[in-house]
Amino acid sequence: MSNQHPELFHRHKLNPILTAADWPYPVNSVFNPGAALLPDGTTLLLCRVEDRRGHSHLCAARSANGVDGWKIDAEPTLRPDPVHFPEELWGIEDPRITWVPELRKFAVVFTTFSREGPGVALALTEDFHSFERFGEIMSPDDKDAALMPSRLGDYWALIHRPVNGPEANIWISYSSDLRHWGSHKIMLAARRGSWWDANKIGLSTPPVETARGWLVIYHGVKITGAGCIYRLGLALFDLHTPEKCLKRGDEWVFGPEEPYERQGDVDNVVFPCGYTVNSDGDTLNIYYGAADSSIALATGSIRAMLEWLDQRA
Ligand code: BMA
Repeated sequence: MSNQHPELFHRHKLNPILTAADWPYPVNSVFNPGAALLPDGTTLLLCRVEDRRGHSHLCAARSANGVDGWKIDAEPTLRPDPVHFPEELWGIEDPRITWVPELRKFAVVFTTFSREGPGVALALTEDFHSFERFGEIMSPDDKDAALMPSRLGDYWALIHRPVNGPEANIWISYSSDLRHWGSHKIMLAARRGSWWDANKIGLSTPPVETARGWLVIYHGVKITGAGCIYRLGLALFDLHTPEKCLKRGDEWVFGPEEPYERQGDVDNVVFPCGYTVNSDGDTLNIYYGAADSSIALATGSIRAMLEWLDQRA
């Protein structure tokens, strides 16, 4: 491995794999998808779709190989419902999906958007056709949240990103019933100054369980004179006490380089919300929004990411 710039994420040659032009109804943009592997091996992406008012909803796309041949729901799969959930007035965004074996359901955690700002909502589903909505579980300003797949002791754990003035750090909170959350703890803090992950960070995909701990891909937002740059970094957390950070890389591992990542509705953004793991147990397929305009795929090896953390953190 070169000391210079080891490539941990490999872009798919068919990128971007999904764009607004693929949609069965008129939309502005498709990006920031959550991902799940269904029991029959189908890859499901729950895509954030921005309509031509600027409001987002979620729409499922299914593919046998996770790369092409997508079958996209003819209508929005999960729409904002501001009558019952006023926090969804201006849309729902950026879903993270976790398979929860105890419930035999997928937990979809997404961002709500309204006058109050962004918040975090939860819905459970078995099939991505019908959803049991729990409503808002974290009040504004909060986003970039995912449920951990199983209880730690008696408690469910939610990773999320509240905003505190100029700071936005990654937190973890606990609940016995998925509705009432407490024992809030900081999990990873943004750095300061000129760092790539200064001031504002957030969880990207749900954490990846490994024998060595929870591998977390997170985004950092660097504010420059020309705008923000969204890049990705790696950290490892204790399996039993996930607020305990074991390793954190100093350098970003993936950032906007290709034209579809550099230019779009929001320039210079790579923003993954989901992954699937291949049957080898090692290859991650990371689905990410590119420049808030399209959906792209990068693959990486869990083992290589852990080795990188061993060498660099
Ligand atoms: C973040 C999120 C993402 C978006 C990104 C870049 O704050 O809201 O949905 O992709 O900004 O615009």
